Amino acid sequence: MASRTASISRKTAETDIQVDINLDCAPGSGVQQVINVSTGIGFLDHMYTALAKHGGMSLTMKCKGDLWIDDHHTAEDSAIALGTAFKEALGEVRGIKRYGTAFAPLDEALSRCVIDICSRPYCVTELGLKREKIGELSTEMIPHIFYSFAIASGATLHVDVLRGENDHHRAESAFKAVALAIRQAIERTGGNEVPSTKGVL
Ligand SMILES: [Mn+2]
Repeated sequence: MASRTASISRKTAETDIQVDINLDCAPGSGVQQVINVSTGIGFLDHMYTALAKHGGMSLTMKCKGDLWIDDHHTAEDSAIALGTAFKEALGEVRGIKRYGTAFAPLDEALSRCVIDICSRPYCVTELGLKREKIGELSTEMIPHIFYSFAIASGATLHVDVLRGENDHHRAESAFKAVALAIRQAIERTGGNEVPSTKGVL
């Protein structure tokens, strides 16, 4: 089977990002899962690490962004780079399940993600985050990260935090739900068919 990997470099006046991704590193795959994320924003590293871990991916991400301004460009551009790498690694949408649905709890928090890897980018989030920031990440950037990932990857993504009191828990359960949904959607069917009545995605 062809390996589903990609290496992306994305450089602008605001950020300089390198992403290396391998989509086939889930436990049991026989491939060592390696995750090393460094964006300069600790909580963002924590979220991308959780996304890769539970998504069954290896992920190396180095992002040098203009954090002296704020966290916006780093958070947004890293999500674009991740989505671009994900799309490239996946290649043509064939021989995969395409749809993924997952719930992830974290203590009192519970999130749901439904994804469709369909080349029709769309993103709807209801996260209900109350704090201004979690660590050095602005909570307003979390829906922006999901949106940016969806647009860059060509996925339709719905993420809802269904309950939870603690914003760290709410955010982390959301990323884990996304991870689990992705893992399901990119699972190989064993065939090579295009999972669409259109014949192309
Ligand atoms: Mn923006």
